[in-house]
Amino acid sequence: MEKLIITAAICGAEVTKEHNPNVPYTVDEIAKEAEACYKAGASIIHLHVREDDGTPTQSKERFKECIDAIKERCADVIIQPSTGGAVGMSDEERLQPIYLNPEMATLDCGTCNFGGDDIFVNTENTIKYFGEKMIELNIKPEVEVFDKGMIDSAIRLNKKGYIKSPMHFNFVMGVNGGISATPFDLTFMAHSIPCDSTFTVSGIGRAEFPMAAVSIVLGGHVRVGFEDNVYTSKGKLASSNSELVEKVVRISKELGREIASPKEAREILGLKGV
Ligand code: KMH
Ligand code: ZN
Repeated sequence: MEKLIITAAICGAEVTKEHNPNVPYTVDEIAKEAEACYKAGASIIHLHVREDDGTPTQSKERFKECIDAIKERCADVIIQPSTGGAVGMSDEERLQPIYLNPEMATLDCGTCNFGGDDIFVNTENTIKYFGEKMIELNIKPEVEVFDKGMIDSAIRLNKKGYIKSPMHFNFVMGVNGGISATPFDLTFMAHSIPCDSTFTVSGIGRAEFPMAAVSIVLGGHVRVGFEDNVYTSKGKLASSNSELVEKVVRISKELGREIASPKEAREILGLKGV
């Protein structure tokens, strides 16, 4: 089986220091968390950025500051900016980090209820526009799907030329409004993607580690981090994102699967390697 690619989603756009005081906001906090995750075994940092007070932003300048600070600490880690941003942001705002020429970026492939009145909007035209931009800039999309129908949309857009093959998916499982996080659902998702695709799994909240374990066994990859979950175990807040990465490393090694370095992750995903 291929080595395991671990992605660390270190701060997201919605989680706050009220949820866990260790959620990073400042450039320095973000860079330190990224480095600790890299040292623990993460080869990809899924990156959102914040103002110093925690307000989510898609500012190209702020992304550049954070990416530079991360690269100073761990030059070879793969940085994957979010183009999802935060609920309610415009398409142009969300696209800002792709103009920094990253190797990867997320491409959200459908609209999803996010609880309460929040809707994460991704119309077909938005997805096509983002997909075309990523092809133009030679950025590998991580196709984010919150439900099975979004896989089908991605496959349709792949056939029409808006997303290149082989596709790399992230199954986000357990969001209110998206697919639930059970082994059955994950197996169903994994069997619904084209044969040449790869996938990672983001289990939300208490589903983080159970979904990680199933993905490790299925040959998929794993994403963990405060964006998805702030606990290392029931009721115990994580002291750092790296604790979550360390736990996945332990589970994976126990199950006989080695951890991919950034170089190996680039080979598995076919990245341009900037
Ligand atoms: N914060 C969510 C609205 C992504 O990074 O592409 C969107 C999100 C997905 O986190
Ligand atoms: Zn994200």
